[in-house]
Amino acid sequence: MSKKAILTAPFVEEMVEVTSNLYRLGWDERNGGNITYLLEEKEVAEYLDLQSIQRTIPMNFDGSALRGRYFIVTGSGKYFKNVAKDPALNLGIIRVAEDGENVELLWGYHDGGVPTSELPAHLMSHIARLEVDPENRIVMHCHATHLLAMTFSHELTSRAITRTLWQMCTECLVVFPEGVQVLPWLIPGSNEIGEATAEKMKESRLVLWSFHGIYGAGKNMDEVFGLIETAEKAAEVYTYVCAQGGIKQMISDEQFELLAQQFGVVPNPEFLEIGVVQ
Ligand code: 2HA
Ligand code: ZN
Repeated sequence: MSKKAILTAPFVEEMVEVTSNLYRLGWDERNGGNITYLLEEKEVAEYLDLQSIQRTIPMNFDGSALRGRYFIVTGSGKYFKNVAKDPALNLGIIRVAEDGENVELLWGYHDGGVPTSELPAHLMSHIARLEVDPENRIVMHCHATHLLAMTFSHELTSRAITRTLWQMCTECLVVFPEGVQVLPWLIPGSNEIGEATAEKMKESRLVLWSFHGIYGAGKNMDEVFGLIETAEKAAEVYTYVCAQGGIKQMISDEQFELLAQQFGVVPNPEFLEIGVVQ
């Protein structure tokens, strides 16, 4: 059976669109940011010969929980700015090998490149998210400016940062009722930051890396991009509020509870005590 042209695949088009948007928003300067998108074997098979392995690339962690799974992944050292003009250079489609220690490159990275240096954090996060949400498909990392800035100026706990973000835009509690989990500074690209991120991903689709950026996860590109842009917008509003002289009034916990009831969401009980409103 003849294969369709890979550049017309919806998942390639989505990667091109989202990397362009993230660049345009200023959240992925230079080679900042990375995305992994879990694909179905049958959707990849419409475009690529699954037996035709271009290269085998080692990973330094145990990915056996994902053996045989397919991902489209941004390339290590590649710039989001450039993805649209050359997807086959800046993106790759990989399959986790049977041994769980290597990935098999089926397409892309045509200059000899390799997947993002943050592959451990991404694949460990996929494993963690799939345990709590079998429909999870995307993990996205970027250097969202105002969220990153808040890790310098704000009390650095998951509870305090979540509550401030919720307070800055009414929609936030509805969009991410589980809150944002905050990690201390850790070495990027390491298995340690991967394990810590994945652990937090069991509790939340948003994990903030101190002095670095944000991780988002979810079922599709709109959900994950929407999560990050909503949290980032709240962080931007917080920045303006501070610049305008600070908070003088805000949404109360009682109002949050009414909001949660109205939209049928359950806020993280560690960040908002419910049962206040009768
Ligand atoms: O890939 O963003 O965290 C560049 C980064 C590393
Ligand atoms: Zn980064």
